[in-house]
Amino acid sequence: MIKVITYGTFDLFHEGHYRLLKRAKQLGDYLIVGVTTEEYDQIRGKLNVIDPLMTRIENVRKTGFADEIIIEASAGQKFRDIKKYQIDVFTVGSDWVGCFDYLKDYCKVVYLERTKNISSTMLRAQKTHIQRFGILGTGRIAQRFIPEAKLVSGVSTQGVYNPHLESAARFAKQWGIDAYRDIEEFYDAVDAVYIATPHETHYDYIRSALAHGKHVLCEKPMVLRREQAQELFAYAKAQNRVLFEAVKTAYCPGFNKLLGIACSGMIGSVRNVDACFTKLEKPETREMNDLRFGGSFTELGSYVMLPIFKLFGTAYTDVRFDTITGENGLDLFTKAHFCYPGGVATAACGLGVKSEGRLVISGTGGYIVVEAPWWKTAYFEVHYENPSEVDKYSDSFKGDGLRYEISDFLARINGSVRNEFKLTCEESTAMAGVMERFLEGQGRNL
Ligand code: C2G
Repeated sequence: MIKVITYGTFDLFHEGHYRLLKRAKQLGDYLIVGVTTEEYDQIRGKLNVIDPLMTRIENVRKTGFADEIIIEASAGQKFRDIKKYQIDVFTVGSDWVGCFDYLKDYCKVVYLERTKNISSTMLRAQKTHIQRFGILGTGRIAQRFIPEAKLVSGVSTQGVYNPHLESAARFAKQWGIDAYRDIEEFYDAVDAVYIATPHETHYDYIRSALAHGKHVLCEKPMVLRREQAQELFAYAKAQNRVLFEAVKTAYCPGFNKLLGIACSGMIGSVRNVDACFTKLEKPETREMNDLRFGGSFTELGSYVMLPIFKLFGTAYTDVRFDTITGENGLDLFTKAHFCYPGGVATAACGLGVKSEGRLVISGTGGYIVVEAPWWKTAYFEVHYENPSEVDKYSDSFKGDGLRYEISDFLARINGSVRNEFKLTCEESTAMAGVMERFLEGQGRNL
C-alpha cells in the first residue's frame, strides 16, 4: 500500500484545494491530510486565516479524498509524521517548489502544479471572499509579492501584466500564474491590482485600474506630486475602491508597537526624530540612472518620512534638503530637514553613501532607538536619563514583510477594517508633496 501525505491550511476551501487533494489521493492508496492549527499558522506568519480549524477539517473531510486527517501543530512535524506513518509520498502544491526537498531522504517528494485560475463562478457558488490579485510589473519587488501574498488567506494571485509579453511570460511561468499583454483582459481576470512598475508610471496605472473598478495597492512612492495624490484618493473614493500606498513599514506589527510606545508618554513629548536608510545600489540599476525619477530620495524617501509624519503629523512649517549628487546629477545621499512648531526631524537616505541606518525618537523623558533594518522593525529599545535603565521590545517581522500591507489592504477591501490609521491618505499625499518639492529643487522636470 502506497501512503501519501499532504498538508495545508485549507482556509476558505476552494477549487485549488479540491484539485490538490484529488491528485494527492491519486498518487497512492491511502491519503493522510494534515490541517494546520491557528497557532502554527501564526508562528509561520500566515495571516488572516478565517475559518476555524473544525470547519477547515470538515471541508477536507467532505471531499472524500482523505483516508485520515491529522493536525499539523508545529514546525518539524512533517519529518516526524513521515516516520510515524511510514509515508511513501509527500506532496504539496507547486507554489512550494524546493521548500520540502529536505524530505527527499525519507520519502518521495512530489510538487503538484497549483491551480492557476480559481474561477469566479466557483467562488461565487462557494460564497467565499477570495480576492483575485493581479500584478502590474515584473521587477524585483514584484518577485517578492507572490510568496508573501500566498501567506495571506483570502488572496489568490491570478496573473501578471507587462506590455513586454516576454517578461510577463517569464514571470508567470516562474510563479505558475497567467501572463497578460492585453490590459483589458488582465483587468477582467482580477479584483485588485498590485502596482510594481517604475515610479513615473504609477499615476496612469492607478487611474486606469480605478476606472476599471479595481482596488489598488501601489508601491512607494505612489506618485511624485501632491496634486496627483489628492486627485487619485478622491477618485478612489468616488469609485468606492481602496487605494493603498505600499510602504511596508507602516503596516508591520513592530513599527506599530513602536509608535504606540512613542505616543504613550513613556519618553515624554517627542521633540526630535532622526531616520536614516541607506542601501548601496549597483551603478547600472534604474535607480542610479533614471535622470528624472531615480536617485536616493525618490527611492527611499517614503521610508524615512514615515516615522516623522506618524509622530509629528503632516503640517510641518518648513522642509529643506541637503544633497550629495553623483556625476550624472542624481542624488547619492539626501537629508531632508523638517521643522514643526514643537520639534525637528531629519530624513536621510542614500544609494551611494553608506551610513548607520537607524531610527532615533527623542523625547523630553527618554529616547527610542531602532537599529537597521528599523524599516523591518523587530526589536527596539527605550532609554532614559539613567543609562542602565533600558526597556527592550520585540515583535515578529516575517519574510519580506509585504504580507502585512497585503493583509491590511485585504481587510479594507472586505470591509472588516474601515479606517486607514496605519498610513492615511493625508500622509501619503504629504509624502508626494515632499517628493515634488525635492524634485523641483533639483531642477528635475516633472
Ligand atoms: N493549492 C493549489 N492551488 C491553489 C491554492 C493552493 O494547488 N490555487 C495547494 C497548496 O499548494 C497546498 C494546498 O493547496 O498544497 C493547501 O494550500 P493552503 O491551504 O494555502 O496551505 P499552505 O499554506 O500551502 O500549507 O504545512 C502547511 C503546508 O506546508 C502548506
